[in-house]
Amino acid sequence: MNKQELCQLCLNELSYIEDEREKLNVANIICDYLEKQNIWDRSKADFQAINETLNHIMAQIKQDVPIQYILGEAPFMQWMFSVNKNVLIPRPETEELFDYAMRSLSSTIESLKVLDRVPTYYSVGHLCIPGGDSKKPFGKYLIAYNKITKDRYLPTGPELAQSAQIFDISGDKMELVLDFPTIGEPHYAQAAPADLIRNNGQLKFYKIADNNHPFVTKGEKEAKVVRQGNQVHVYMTSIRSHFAPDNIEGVKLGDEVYFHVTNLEQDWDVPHGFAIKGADNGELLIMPGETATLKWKPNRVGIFPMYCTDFCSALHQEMQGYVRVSPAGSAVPLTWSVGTNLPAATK
Ligand SMILES: [Cu+2]
Repeated sequence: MNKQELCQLCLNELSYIEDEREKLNVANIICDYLEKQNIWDRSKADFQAINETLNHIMAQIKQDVPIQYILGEAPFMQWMFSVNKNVLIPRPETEELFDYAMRSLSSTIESLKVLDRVPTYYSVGHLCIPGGDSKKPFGKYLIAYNKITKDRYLPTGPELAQSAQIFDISGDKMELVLDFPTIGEPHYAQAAPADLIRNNGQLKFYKIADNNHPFVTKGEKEAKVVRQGNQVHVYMTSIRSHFAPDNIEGVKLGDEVYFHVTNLEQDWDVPHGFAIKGADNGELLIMPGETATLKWKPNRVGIFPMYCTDFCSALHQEMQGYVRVSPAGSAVPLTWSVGTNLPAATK
């Protein structure tokens, strides 16, 4: 058996593939593979082994296993890639499949008609149908992301806005419903109805009455500062636009301070932030009705500002307070207050 005969044998085995080009492709891939195993060296040729290999390959092909998975490799550009069912076959195969699908669909495609055309801001780079990457696209709108369209909006800088357009495509005529700027060169993007995101748990809102956090403070009157050995627990509330307490004395160098901040807001879009100068961890972002804790270990004696880090109202900048850190072993009592810079003990 020579290569030509083997190819013919493959073609016969593949006779059920109607598409001639596809059939030839597969036969060639198999022959190339067998050739690489040096089977044409007649002194080494083990025809029974060749036949067994071929039968094994054909059996899998008939079960629709992609030829690349069977052979364990696929060419891409000038390289050979190892592939298996956990690894995507590189693009040439994808393009072939696409080509194959297009050819098999050609009769359908010929029957398709262009119903409408609309001008866009000249240079469409990407199109998006909301949900277009999913099994069930929302077919009502189409978004045109127009490339190199920096001249569409005023060049105010620093970055120039480019153009995007939303069309209603629910009828036979397309209708422009929104012409809007995008920041950055428009690339492919996906869109979905807001409810998909709004109702999937991303909205963090907690009823204060249902907050059972062990360090919750359900109102300013419950705010307090408690010492347990060298740990200081601050039961703190935040509401537009102040913390309670916002003035704390009696923390000593060597203490570990835990700010348990409860956001008392019950408007769903008013989170508050919390940070204290010198903390070496992240700030807090506390959702309405939520309690979160920030640990802070002061590293020097002095007065440290703490503040809201999320713009919450017109008086956001006022939303701050101070903690005095006294020397280790000092006798300063633990006191706290709200809205005054005088320690509660001196009032
Ligand atoms: Cu704020």
